[in-house]
Amino acid sequence: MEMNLEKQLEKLTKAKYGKSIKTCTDSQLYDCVLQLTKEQMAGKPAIKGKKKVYYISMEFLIGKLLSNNLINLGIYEELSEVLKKNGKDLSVIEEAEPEPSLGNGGLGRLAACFLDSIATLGLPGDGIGLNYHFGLFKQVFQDRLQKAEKNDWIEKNSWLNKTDTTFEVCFGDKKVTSVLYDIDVIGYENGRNTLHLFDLETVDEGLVKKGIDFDKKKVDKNLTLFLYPDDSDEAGNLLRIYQEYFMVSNGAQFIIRELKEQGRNLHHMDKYVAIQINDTHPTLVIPELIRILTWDEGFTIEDAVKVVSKTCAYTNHTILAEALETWPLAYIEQVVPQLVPIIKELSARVAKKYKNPKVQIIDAEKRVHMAHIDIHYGYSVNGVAAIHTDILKDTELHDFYEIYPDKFNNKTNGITFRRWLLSCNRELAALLTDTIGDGYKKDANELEKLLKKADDEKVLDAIESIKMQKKEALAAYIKEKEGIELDPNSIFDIQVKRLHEYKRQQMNALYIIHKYLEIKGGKKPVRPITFIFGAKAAPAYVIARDIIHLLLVLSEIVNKDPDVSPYMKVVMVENYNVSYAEKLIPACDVSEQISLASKEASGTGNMKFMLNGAVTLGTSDGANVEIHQLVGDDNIYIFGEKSDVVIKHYAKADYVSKKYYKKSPVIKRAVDFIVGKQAMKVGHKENLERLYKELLNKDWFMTLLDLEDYIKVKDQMFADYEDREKWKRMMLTNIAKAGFFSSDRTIEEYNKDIWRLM
Ligand code: 26Q
Repeated sequence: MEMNLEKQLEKLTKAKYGKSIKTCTDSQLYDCVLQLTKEQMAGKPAIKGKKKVYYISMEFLIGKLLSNNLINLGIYEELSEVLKKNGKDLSVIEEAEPEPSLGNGGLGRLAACFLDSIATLGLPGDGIGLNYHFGLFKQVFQDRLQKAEKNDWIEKNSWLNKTDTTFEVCFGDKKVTSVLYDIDVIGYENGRNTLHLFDLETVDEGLVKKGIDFDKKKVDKNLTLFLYPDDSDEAGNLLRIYQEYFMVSNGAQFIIRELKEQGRNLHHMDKYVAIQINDTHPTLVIPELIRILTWDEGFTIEDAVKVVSKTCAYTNHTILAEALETWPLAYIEQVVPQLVPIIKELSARVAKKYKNPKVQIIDAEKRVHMAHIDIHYGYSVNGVAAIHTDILKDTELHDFYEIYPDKFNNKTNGITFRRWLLSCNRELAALLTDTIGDGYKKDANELEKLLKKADDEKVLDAIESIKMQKKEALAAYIKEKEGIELDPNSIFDIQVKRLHEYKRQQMNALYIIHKYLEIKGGKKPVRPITFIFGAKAAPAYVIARDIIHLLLVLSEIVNKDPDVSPYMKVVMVENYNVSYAEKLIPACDVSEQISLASKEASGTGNMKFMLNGAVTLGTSDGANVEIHQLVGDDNIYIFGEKSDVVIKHYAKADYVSKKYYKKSPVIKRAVDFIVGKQAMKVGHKENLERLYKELLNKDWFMTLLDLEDYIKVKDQMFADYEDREKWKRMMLTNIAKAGFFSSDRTIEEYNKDIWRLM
């Protein structure tokens, strides 16, 4: 018989702190609950099977794990009751958990959602990545500018379990030793898989001085200190190659060791293993596996290439040409000379077969195209939303598609409903269970049962009142964290995601300026609007930081203007991360998904918002297109030019932003405001002028192209918000149709089409 939870916990608090549950501090209790949860997780059976997938990724943006693990173990309610009985609150205790920010954004969060779904479906699948000591930098605002600080998350007790697995990894100039840390991954009411995070044995946190600066030369001490920010300027960084090779060499050694332990014949590796390569960052796993098989396992190069090509599959997450990884061969020569002959051989085989310069691995400038290695020497290439895969096939990777039409496939992204509904919106989950039963927890498509209640006033009102409750909770949190008072009766319009020009936060800013000037001119909105932003900019991405500056300037101007602030507020939250997202998303009315059509591969925030009853204001881009198809014209607000028009503008190089500026007085007035007296008084001349010039003379992501349509459709949306009956039905429809975006569905498709695990 198992001891009951209360006794177990009390035993832990006594042993660790000599205290009862009642007398422990919240952080002491967190520590004990952590241990209790880990023990329960360790007791779950490992998921086993003939074939296993290794999801290899430079990022696993797992976020806090306590709530999710408790939910998946099925003991959230019970533990919550135990704590309540003892005068404690689980949600308060959770605040003591540091957030592991081991990812930049979408790609890393997707990897974390996938691990949850793989285990939930009972599929054998492990993650392989790096144990960064400092996750993505912590963002602080100073003088209305972003400053980056180090972001540590590893405490004495954490989710990490140190193992005794170590490997040697050789670089051109040194040899290092790795240590493996494991994090258990528990499926929802299912067994256990593992996230394997490799660390450097000799890593030295003392190397980090002020901010995020550290000694770049001591690779044997700094290799796993930091996660690199997603930024094309960083792409030339040698240290990044060291990290990538360190990860894949450990991963390859680990996989081969597991195969040998199981007595498998490596010549049939593809029958036991699938390796999913998360964007190009882990691409070197391909030559590394070939190297190990030929050097250590007696394979001919022929055989090694053949079996590795049947084992590795590649996911593309971007169509931004500037973001595709290419490394000078000389860099690879310096960091991992042992891979150079293999890469040259792989390249020569391609060159012999195909003359087209666009499909070569090593180009005329002696740069290595990582994606090209993946496509030639992997068995599957997938995009992450229907429109994205189509663009890859038709344009970006067209020449490859002609060679390998059968390799290309689409896997529209998804999100885990455990975190993005059951955990972050327990109130909505409870209402759904009351209304349609709890089958939706295992089969997300059952959410469609909600459509039958589209005219049920009681259900509609309950959805509305939960939204209000979540808005109140967010307002209280923002008051405490940002010191800004929000009106929960206002419309909460939210754009949270990495800061990038293609995502067009600047277009939202121009709308805000437009609204501000309208209100100044006496045209007041029927209901106040709250504009909320959250975004980190890569520290080297100058224009992105300028856009953050503009948002902070606007926040200051608008919120402090007594004529305007009763009608609108602007908030830029500090250090947007997974934990903040879990508070923002349930409280959202209007979900801003306004990227330039063709540029956002999928987006996953769009799915999280929809699931929580927000209505999307978006372009025909990424997964917005599929959301649109699912909910229909009446339950979404779509604006802007379509991707084919945008792609033509790029092809012809005929977009001239000044034309739009000159033609429209509304656009001109909004853009000019950026360098007007008021903004200059609050902000910095340098940042504002640079941004202004960028918008007028370049505007690479065509902000002004869509601005007028954006204003028109957004105003219509705000007007429709006043038709409460209509709006509530839109909320309901969005929730009901979100089932498709469960990552359980995505993983089922990966398994059926790519991994074939069972
Ligand atoms: C590359 C080289 C050097 C340093 C950093 C990087 C780097 C790191 C992270 C490049 C890109 C990333 C992250 C990309 C990313 O998050 N892409 C997003 O992936 C999501 C999941 O598929 C999609 O939903 C988004 O549309 C896509 O932007």
